[in-house]
Amino acid sequence: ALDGGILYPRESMSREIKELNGLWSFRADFSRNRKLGFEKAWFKSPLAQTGPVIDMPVPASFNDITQEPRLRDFIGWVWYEREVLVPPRWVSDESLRIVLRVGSAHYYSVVWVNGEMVAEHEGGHLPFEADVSRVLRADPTVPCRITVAVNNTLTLQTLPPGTIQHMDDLTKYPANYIVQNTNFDFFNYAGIHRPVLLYTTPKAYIDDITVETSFADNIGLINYQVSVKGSQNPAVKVMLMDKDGHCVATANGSSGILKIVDVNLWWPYLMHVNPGYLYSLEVQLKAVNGSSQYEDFYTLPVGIRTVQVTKTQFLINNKPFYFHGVNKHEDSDVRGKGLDWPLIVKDFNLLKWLGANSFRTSHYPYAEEILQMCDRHGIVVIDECPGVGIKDIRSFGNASLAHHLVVMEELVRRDKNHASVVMWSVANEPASEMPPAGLYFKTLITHTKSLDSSRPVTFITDSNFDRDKGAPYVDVVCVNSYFSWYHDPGHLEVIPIQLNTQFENWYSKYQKPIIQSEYGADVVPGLHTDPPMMFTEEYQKIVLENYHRVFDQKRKEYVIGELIWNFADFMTAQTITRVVGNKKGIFSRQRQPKTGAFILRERYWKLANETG
Ligand code: GCB
Repeated sequence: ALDGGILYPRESMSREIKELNGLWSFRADFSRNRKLGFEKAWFKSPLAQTGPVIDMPVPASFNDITQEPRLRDFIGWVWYEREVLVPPRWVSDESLRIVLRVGSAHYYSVVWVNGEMVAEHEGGHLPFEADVSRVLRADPTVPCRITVAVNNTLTLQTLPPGTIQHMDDLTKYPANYIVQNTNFDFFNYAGIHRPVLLYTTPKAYIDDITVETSFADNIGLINYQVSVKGSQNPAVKVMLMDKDGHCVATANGSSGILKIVDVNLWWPYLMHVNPGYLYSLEVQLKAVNGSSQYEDFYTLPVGIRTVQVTKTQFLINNKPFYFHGVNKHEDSDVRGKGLDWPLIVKDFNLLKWLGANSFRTSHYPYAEEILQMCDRHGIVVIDECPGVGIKDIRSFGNASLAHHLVVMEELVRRDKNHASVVMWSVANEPASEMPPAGLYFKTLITHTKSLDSSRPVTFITDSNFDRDKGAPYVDVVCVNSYFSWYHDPGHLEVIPIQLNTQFENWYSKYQKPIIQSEYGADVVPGLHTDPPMMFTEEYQKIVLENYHRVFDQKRKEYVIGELIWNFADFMTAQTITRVVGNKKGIFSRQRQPKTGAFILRERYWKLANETG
């Protein structure tokens, strides 16, 4: 169990925010052991005093910002720093808490304020924060200096896992040559990827809110729970406002049930004329501690909907839901994995243009800002943790499992209140046929269900149906396959037979609904041949069409979704199978459509009309 909540920072009558995005000072520690920064305590004084610094934008990956290959491929600690003027009011008002929050930094972070360590966090895709009130008040005359050291090294115990290889043969490699190996197919972008900010709350404050929703006939139900910190005798009041600002339900107490008459349910995009309906849950806290009085306000958007899985269907609000969507990445030119609003909005416009109703956050948790967009637009999400590339038997060990459980706790804690999130994915393509995989996935999935009993749990498999040891524990079977690509390359005609067999094997063994969670083919945009050859637009087109014909038979039985690999081209490590990255996008990395995008667009709109 984690200590406390991690509510998304929002301004209110009692809360203020100061964003720290923009230019930070930056230095990568190129010293031999990569530890010079710690040995020389670079956090103790302004970074520019201990060596050269460069400008680094936050949020962004650092890798593609300069022309330096050695920074692009850097392994180890990088140092970020900036000074901020904290509003003097915040510092002088002792009734306030001042919190420093990092949306995410990949992979391991240590944070100092004015030379004092305030936070440490493992994991590259989830937020962390620290109460910095005391440090900031220690000497209000000095400007606040924030230092963040980030290490991108991946080991067998990290998530995702990786290994560091020391290339000691001096006849082949320069001295001290190390290589980061990974078992996943995307570039290990690193740095401060999401917004950094300071925010305030009163000393007695709303620490966490949990909602679970349901409905019966026209009555919507919100089961809410508010946890408060800094007060023994909190008085909590909640008010639910509809979209027009009318109060539709109220309650007193830190937990309870709200009843909403003539409820507007949260519906997926294209399933309803008014998808993504959100109420606002206004939470109000009043607390008295001795002679001090505190008031805190926090507003949580809430969509009311239910999710349920049967042997053959995925039900949202008791109606069959068919996933016609995509797998994505957080990835773009220059920014790498850094949060970028123009890109986010463009991607949502492309999703809607496509008629996509869903995506999977392959292969790690995406920014909260993206999930908020999904809530508002009715885009359904399979929320995946960074459990990708678990291939080495040592990554099934106890230390790895323990960390994996913590990551699921952090993920559920962050994303539990999103209506758009309908299922958790605990891993992508692990070596689930290995002996320890059975107990590993049983433990992991059971734990996830204990954290959130309202959502189904899955992981994504590419194992053989007969040897996979994790599938007994999932609610929905998610299968990736690349017929006529990784298997039988060039042989488009094998797809119908092999895909049919795939579905029948999995269904007859488990009697659980199936999602085709990946399929696709690389296309170098603009490459054409007829008859089709691999890497051309024509080849991707036929792969898609052949898969679709089988989906159309099986979706009448138990196939409940199809997610193309991938929404857009994305960067990978350099290998002989990747031409400047993975080219299985139906859009290029610059978000221009390939032929496949038009095929999917026609199909998804048709599916929306038939199934929605
Ligand atoms: C997969 C992986 C995905 C890869 C994709 C590919 O099975 O899940 O991360 O990018 O195949 O293109 O090889």
